[in-house]
Amino acid sequence: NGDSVVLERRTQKVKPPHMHQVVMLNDDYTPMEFVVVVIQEFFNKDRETATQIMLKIHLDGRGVCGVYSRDVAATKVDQVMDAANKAGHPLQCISEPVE
Ligand code: NFA
Repeated sequence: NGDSVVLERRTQKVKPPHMHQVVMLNDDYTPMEFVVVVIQEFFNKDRETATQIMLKIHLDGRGVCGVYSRDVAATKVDQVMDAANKAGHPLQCISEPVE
């Protein structure tokens, strides 16, 4: 027919989440084995990968254990700090925006 039809296209803009990396810091006292187990348990890494990350932290002073949305990253930090405190180790873990 002669009626004009306007099709409006509304494009949905979904912002990508700001990702945060969970960074573990080296110290002189936390046992290597404890760090490996924590990385395996909370960051879902196999033993090989967890060991590589632990050694990187030991040698460089810090290392990224995983990258997540801000909320999930904060939860990971809490879980690690909780496990370290309960075990009496000074292990420190922080989260920071990527880039
Ligand atoms: N530097 C610790 C040690 O020699 C091991 C460690 C690795 C601690 C990574 C914290 C993080 N026992």
